[in-house]
Amino acid sequence: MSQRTLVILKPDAVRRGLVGEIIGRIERKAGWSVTAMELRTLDRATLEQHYAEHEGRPFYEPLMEFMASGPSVVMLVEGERVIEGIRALAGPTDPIGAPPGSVRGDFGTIVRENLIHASDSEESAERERKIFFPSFA
Ligand code: RTP
Ligand code: MG
Repeated sequence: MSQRTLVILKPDAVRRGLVGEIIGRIERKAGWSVTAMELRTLDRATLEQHYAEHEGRPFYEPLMEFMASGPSVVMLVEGERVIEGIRALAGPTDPIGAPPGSVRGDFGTIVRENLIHASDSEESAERERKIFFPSFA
């Protein structure tokens, strides 16, 4: 089942020079491909839409500040079961509990600065695609 998902390599991944490493892991998965990609500093309005589900939570404001702190790489990735697949490749939200071999498990220590976002369902993928790549219908 081919799917499309929205991936963000967060500002910590860009600052630490891990973009090539993470994209390499995505590209090496059989049949997956990056179909749109841009280096972009995310503004407040975009982040409010993207993280609307977290508004009011204690981590919301620090998360917004972090996500606007420098350029991110935003991408659309297509391929077989890519929604579940990139969530697995990323690992669980808290990098300390994430298994070695996952992006967060290999490179992260801080919950907020966990390197990568990937859509968590088909509905989220479509919602997020409209926010970041409205012209890629
Ligand atoms: P994402 O949405 O970024 O793909 O990550 P996720 O589903 O694994 O995690 P989610 O619960 O949706 O949280 C979104 C992002 O907020 C930051 N966060 N900080 N307690 C905290 O300080 C905390 N909890 C979450 C992380 O950057 C997380 O990825
Ligand atoms: Mg999430």
